[in-house]
Amino acid sequence: LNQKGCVVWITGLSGSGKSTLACTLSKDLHARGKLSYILDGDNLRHGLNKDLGFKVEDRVENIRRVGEVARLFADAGLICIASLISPYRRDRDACRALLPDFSFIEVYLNMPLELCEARDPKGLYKLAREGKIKGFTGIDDPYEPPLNCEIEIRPQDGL
Ligand code: GGZ
Repeated sequence: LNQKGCVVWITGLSGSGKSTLACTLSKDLHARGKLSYILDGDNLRHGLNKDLGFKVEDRVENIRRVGEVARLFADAGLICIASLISPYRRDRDACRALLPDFSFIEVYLNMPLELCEARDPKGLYKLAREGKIKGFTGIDDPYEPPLNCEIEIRPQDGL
């Protein structure tokens, strides 16, 4: 395998387009002969992380586990694309600290809440507004944007 492993960590609100970006990136890498693997927060919550909910300590553990798994994939030489809300800065920084310098690429999908909420692909924002989901990121739960990410994508960038 003629490639060096790394982690591309995509963070942003629900509905900001993380999974879509992960998929596009993975296909693009494949077309260039690069091996990648996607770790998607929503998917992993059906398996590895099915014991976790959305309380602070659960989100912290969710990010910690995915960070460790991402490190393993990178060690194996793959480009690991992690797409999770990962709302807390210190948790993302802890994942970064697991990897060698320049091997953790943090991508911030900086989509305004209004845009994510207008898309609402799964109707979760509506439920959160109605109080039927408590502690929904961006509504009544925090999101801390990165201060020093490698890549920031805004809506006008055409995603
Ligand atoms: C945020 C929630 C919540 C709450 C369910 N807050 O857009 P989705 O639906 O498909 O992706 C979201 C997913 C978030 O999982 P993560 O593992 O990425 O979150 S974190 O990094 O914060 O641990 C959303 C759905 O789960 N979802 N309840 N309360 N998102």
